[in-house]
Amino acid sequence: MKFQEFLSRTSRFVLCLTASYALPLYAAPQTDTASVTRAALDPSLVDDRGANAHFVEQEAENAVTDGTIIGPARTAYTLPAEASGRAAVKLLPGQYVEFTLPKAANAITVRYSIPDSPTGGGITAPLDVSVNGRSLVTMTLTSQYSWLYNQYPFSNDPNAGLLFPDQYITECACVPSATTPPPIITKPFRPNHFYDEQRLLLDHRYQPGDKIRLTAPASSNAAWTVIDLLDSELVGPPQHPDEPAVNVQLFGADPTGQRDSADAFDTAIAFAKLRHREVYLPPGTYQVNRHILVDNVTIEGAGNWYTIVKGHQVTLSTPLPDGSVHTGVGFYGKYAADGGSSNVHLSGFAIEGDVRERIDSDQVNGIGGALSNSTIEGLYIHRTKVGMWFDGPMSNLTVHNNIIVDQIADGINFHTGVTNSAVANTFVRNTGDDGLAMWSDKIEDANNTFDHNTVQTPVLANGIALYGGTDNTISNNLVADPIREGSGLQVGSRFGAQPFTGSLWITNNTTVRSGPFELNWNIGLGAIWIYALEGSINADIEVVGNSFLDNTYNAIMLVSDFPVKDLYTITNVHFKDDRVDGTGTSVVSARVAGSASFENVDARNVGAVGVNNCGSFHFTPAGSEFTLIALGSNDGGGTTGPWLAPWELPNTITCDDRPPVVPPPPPYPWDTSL
Ligand SMILES: [Ca+2]
Repeated sequence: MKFQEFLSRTSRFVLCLTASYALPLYAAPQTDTASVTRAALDPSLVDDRGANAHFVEQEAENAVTDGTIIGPARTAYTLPAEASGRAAVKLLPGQYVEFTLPKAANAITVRYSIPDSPTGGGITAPLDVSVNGRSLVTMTLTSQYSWLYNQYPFSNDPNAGLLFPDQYITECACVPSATTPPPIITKPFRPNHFYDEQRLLLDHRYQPGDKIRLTAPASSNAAWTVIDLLDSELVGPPQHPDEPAVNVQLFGADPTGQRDSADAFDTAIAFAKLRHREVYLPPGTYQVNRHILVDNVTIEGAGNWYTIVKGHQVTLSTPLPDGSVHTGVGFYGKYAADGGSSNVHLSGFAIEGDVRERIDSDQVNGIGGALSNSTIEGLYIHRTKVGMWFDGPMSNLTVHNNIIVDQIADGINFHTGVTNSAVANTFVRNTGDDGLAMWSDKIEDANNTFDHNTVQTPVLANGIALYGGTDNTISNNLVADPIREGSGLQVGSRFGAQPFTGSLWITNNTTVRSGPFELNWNIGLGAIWIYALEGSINADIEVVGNSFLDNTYNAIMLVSDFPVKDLYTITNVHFKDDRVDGTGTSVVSARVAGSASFENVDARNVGAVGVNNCGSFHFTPAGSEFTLIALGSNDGGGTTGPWLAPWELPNTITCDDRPPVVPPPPPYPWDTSL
């Protein structure tokens, strides 16, 4: 729902089509030593930012291989762009990539891509795993959950014609059905969502220095196998509840996954509530093909590597009152209209969904409904539509220590009146929409915090997005590799959201390889993107202590949309103690009327003029309609001199839609003496 409007929107900022954009090679040298990164960066560059995950990440492009490194490149709809670090390794049948374990491990996660079937729907293909030259197991990779095409909300058919020929598309800068002769559309049109990941418990604990080799067998049916990265970790033994608990197996739940266990879950939950005990899900795979309704109950698994709740997507004979035409595995609180749920505590299990298409009216999310006074901890949520989509009003929810990967839409969304709630230490990768979002639809989200989370490679939209709200905080997060129609951090008056009021704190976050190319506008975004589309933004916005690293275009963008440029302004935004290391173009791009203040915002390796100031495009002798308030100690710059030079102040017009892009060097430690 959210992007339909955006995709159909044309921008008159843009006068012409430009070629796609790729960065030149900055690949790390191949090495046979352990090479641990976080979001493809040296971990020292992101110290104390992001989720403190149990695993260590190693990029395939830094490992030993006889395959071919693809990328780095950032052009949407390409395999490198959606890879972590914008690079991966492509294996032909018979080729391998080998990782040297940096720490003891008994479990791995492989992020990969294999081709789709010619008519869509995916294939499966083998991947041999060996350790120290000894063959261990053959994984079965799949592309059934990857490969989407075409216009929003996408298709699984690579051969489909335009889903909406009456909508503007940037590829022809035209409305195809209103264009004579009609433009020729390349098929498959807009392929995306290429990657998937799988976890594997190894047969025993391996030591640092042991070599994990992933080989595409010579006989593989997949023409190629792309490996993006390997995560490895030491998984502890299965967990048992601290107190006597109600075991779902005693109520008929089948840990082999053969029989449907949904009714057994319901019976166990009812019994546990009667006895005031918690529900225990012992190790096993439980088949659940619908929602499990939860209210005033604690459900604990043995750990998300051991307890897996897995379901098929089910087509409903008649739509549900909530609009769903499908259902699937998920744990749902009661909807707010039905009173909502409270005192729900979910921990220590995986939810494996079966969602392969985007239908916005479907409730096929891992967690849903309204959950007040509740906690969600230690879940692994995979292949659902949205990992956790909350529909408030609701209050006092804590979400922490979770992993949410391979989603069709958002990772987590606080939708409609979610208050006094938090998402912390949660790892999100490969979402098909915003990684983490607060959407103040109809009712404000207020007093919430997203803290110490990692969000990587949202293939559409933003790493972290706020649409309206009051007194919310985005802090200590690590956001990497947004690809299209979004950026690292977005503050937007969009999607019918309530206005921003009170204060918004954006503190101590790190973004990397953000500020991508905006396909519809044909200009570069900023790593933080403040967007006044449906109303002015004048709440107190404090952007303090952030690091914006290796920005593809700008670090900071404040923008309206051309049709509303004389209606809405952005004011009261305060940047302080921020660091900008590397911009393809400017530090600040201002395309709106209003103002912002800057204090101790330091920059280096800036690719274009420090401030690209267009204001609201009237270009009068009075200067730009956007004013920069310099409060001192804004240092550093690039080839064009200091980024915030006196001549740019307070509102010199420097408007340039498409300055040449100067790819910056990789980020490196900041000289604190600057
Ligand atoms: Ca990679």
